[in-house]
Amino acid sequence: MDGDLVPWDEAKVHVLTHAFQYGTGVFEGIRCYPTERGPAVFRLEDHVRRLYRSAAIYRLTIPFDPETIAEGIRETIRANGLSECYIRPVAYRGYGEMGVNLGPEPARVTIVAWPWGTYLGEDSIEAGVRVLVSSWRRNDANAVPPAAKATGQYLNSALAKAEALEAGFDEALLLNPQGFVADGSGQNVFVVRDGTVITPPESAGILLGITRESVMQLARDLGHEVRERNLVRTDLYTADEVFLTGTAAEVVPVRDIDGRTIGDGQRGPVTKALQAEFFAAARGELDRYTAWNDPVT
Ligand code: PPE
Repeated sequence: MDGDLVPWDEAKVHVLTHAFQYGTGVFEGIRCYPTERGPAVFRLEDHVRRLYRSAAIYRLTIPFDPETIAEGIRETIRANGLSECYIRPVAYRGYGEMGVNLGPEPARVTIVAWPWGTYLGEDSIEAGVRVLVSSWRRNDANAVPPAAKATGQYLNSALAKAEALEAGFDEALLLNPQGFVADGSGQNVFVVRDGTVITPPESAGILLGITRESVMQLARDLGHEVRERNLVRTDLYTADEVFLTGTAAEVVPVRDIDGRTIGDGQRGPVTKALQAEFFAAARGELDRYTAWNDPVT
């Protein structure tokens, strides 16, 4: 917390913390995987860069340089003796001035690391998940910009996720205010059609996922055409394959959307190949992508 290692039970903030009252924090979700060279953080530099971009959107000054944040992340993993974990850095407006403003006070910064298993259930990676297109729309880019990974905007995701779970689904997809597919409550979405891999563009109001970007590169390297274009919900229903990507969720097949079976209801071959590439790259097993592995020791 703010540069010091603090025991788990003492990692506390005041109830008048600005970010608690108004949602004015920005964060990252990062994973560390075991590799031959020891634990390695997946695309650490890219996550740290996105944290600063999110901070800039909310006029939040992080009082450390990016390499200090990166080293703080490695240090938190080492101090906890973790080889495989999820890391949550948060930069937020702290205790001080109350009232709705984005003042000049520097951000408080906390980094937490803990083991976090399969996000969408143990069998989600192979069997896939059932998804509901939510009745809630993704927050508009000119209201609460989805390009920033800010704590407060997850109210929008939480409404959608809760609706999906309540209705017996595993996950929610949100359409943007124009009606095009944006992303999941915490994942980007891809469809596969005749071997082409398609995902919504940045202008659809998505978070530019680092897993998304990785999977786009892996797909190109496997010889697939990759396109960023707007999708409507029927593009989802009629796709050969649909899958979700995210740091927490990793790469997850979708077997059903709104009660329509996707493909034959089994994990599709393109999804399966991309999962294999992704997990191998994250574990440092593919020479071509070892620049993505940032060793902790
Ligand atoms: N869209 C949203 C809305 C999102 O929250 C995430 C990550 C992504 C796309 C994928 O981005 P990336 O992780 O860089 O590939 N969601 C994070 C938070 C999940 C949570 O429940 O907390 C995550 O996956 O870490």
